[in-house]
Amino acid sequence: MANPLYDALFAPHEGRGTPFLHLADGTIITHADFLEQVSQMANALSALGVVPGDRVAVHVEKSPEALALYTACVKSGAVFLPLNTAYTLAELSYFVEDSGAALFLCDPFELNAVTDIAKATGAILHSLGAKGDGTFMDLARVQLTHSDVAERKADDLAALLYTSGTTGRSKGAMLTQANLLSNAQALVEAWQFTDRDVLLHALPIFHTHGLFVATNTLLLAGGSMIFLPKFDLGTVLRLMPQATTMMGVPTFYTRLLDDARFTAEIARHMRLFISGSAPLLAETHIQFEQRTGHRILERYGMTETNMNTSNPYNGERRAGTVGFALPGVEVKICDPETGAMLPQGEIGVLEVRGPNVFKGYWNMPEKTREELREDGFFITGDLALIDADGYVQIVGRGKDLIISGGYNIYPKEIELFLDTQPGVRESAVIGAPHSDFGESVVAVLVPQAGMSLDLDAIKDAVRENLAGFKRPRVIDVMDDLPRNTMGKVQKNQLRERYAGVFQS
Ligand code: MCA
Ligand code: AMP
Repeated sequence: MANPLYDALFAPHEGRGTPFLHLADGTIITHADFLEQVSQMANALSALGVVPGDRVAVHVEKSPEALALYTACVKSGAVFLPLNTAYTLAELSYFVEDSGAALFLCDPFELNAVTDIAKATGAILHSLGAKGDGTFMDLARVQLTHSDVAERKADDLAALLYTSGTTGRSKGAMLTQANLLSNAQALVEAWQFTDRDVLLHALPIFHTHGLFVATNTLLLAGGSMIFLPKFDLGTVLRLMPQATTMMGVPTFYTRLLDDARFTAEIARHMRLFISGSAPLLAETHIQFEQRTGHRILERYGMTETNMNTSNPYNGERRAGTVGFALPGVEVKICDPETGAMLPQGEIGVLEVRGPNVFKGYWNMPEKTREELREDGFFITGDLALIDADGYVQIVGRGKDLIISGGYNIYPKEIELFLDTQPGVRESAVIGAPHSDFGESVVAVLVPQAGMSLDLDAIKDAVRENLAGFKRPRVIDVMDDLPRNTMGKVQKNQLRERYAGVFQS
């Protein structure tokens, strides 16, 4: 029976006593131990009636067990649907409902709170805790340590990852086995990963970066990971001398540089630092090289496409660029209006085609048609150019998007929420430069005529309904929003006005 992703990433490690995960307390989990737990979990999924193609929605803390659950889904043919741990209950219900998840796994502490969501959607509810606790783990522990590998075709779904949209409604990106496998293969080749690599893993595992880019690549190469619950500067500094590589968002790199303990000596054993998910400032690139002698390798990707381009492993890693198309991937720059390919050097919308490009949006055929062309090119919404040497530069975004510490925030979603607050006539949400997060959120509220706004009540409502990283750090009140003659809100004017609001 074939299951391309399991067969390539996991099956080769069955029974191997080689280290896979190094935990912060010194514990080592071998490939064999990990995969035995995976089998128990796969058997637990079957015991719960989960069949190939069923979605498994997962809102749990990062842990080896959470990673084993991803693997168990691959092995049993279920579609893994990871959810940001910062999501509030109000946000969670949409994903569980929209995906039609058969099983919803939450953290033990929120089991009672999410019961209504599970009931309303018909999902079976279980819990999985960061310490290997929870009802699902109780069930898994009594299962056999062998399980069958479900048959899957290359085009079958392996994961459903939700990405917010400019219309405010999140879209589920359908990622196939072939999408994930082809990208892992391209990255092992491009970044020269081998079984000698030890990756310092401090990213969350509910997004493409920490889950697929980091984990799948290391699994395919046969290396191991120092697997940390989150990016804690002290722990990262302590363990870096044992690693060979790190993947991070730009905030990881600026935080390291802000700490005098981060020296060339600590980074001596490293062969590669990779950055992505948000633009890395050229200044960070330069300072990093001055401090450590390493040139950070910047790459560019999206939830819908996995990784598209990368600076070269050998050759010049050019600051302010995201390098060249990965093996097997095509990129082109197109006119935003006509879709026609633009001459080299001109700025347009970046389009991408390749085995990495997703299958479409879950239950949204129209959205899929708008963004995924019939010839297979996906319209990223990122504005880019290709320079004379072929390096891709992301110069802006055609989509209204804020990236804060590597998390995408769609202003529309926050505006729609703010507009429902008592006394608010309308709102505008923008990103302003932030020294730690790259960008952070500013909201401008316009009161209804004659009303005054209760900002404390609005902040409380925001806290209850929106994940912490989406919360506006500044909320301001204006009589009117700046508009052009067509009546369109001039966000550029607002961005200029608030450009210094987070600069100390
Ligand atoms: C946490 N907080 C944030 C963020 N993270 N606020 C704004 N932006 C953020 N990114 C807030 C919390 O709500 C909380 O607020 C306070 O900061 C402390 O929370 P804590 O979790 O302790 O924060 P932290 O440890 O300092 O986290 C910052 C971080 C983290 C390490 C940068 O956000 C992170 O790991 N980011 C990586 C995101 C990522 O993996 N992106 C990849 C997406 P309060 O105190 O008010 O409650 S995949 C992708 O984009 C594509 C495919 C790609 O190309 O990779
Ligand atoms: P996501 O929706 O989380 O998949 O985020 C994808 C978006 O992150 C892309 O469309 C880009 O706007 C942005 N992005 C990812 N990597 C980079 C990078 N290296 N430089 C600039 N933007 C990036």
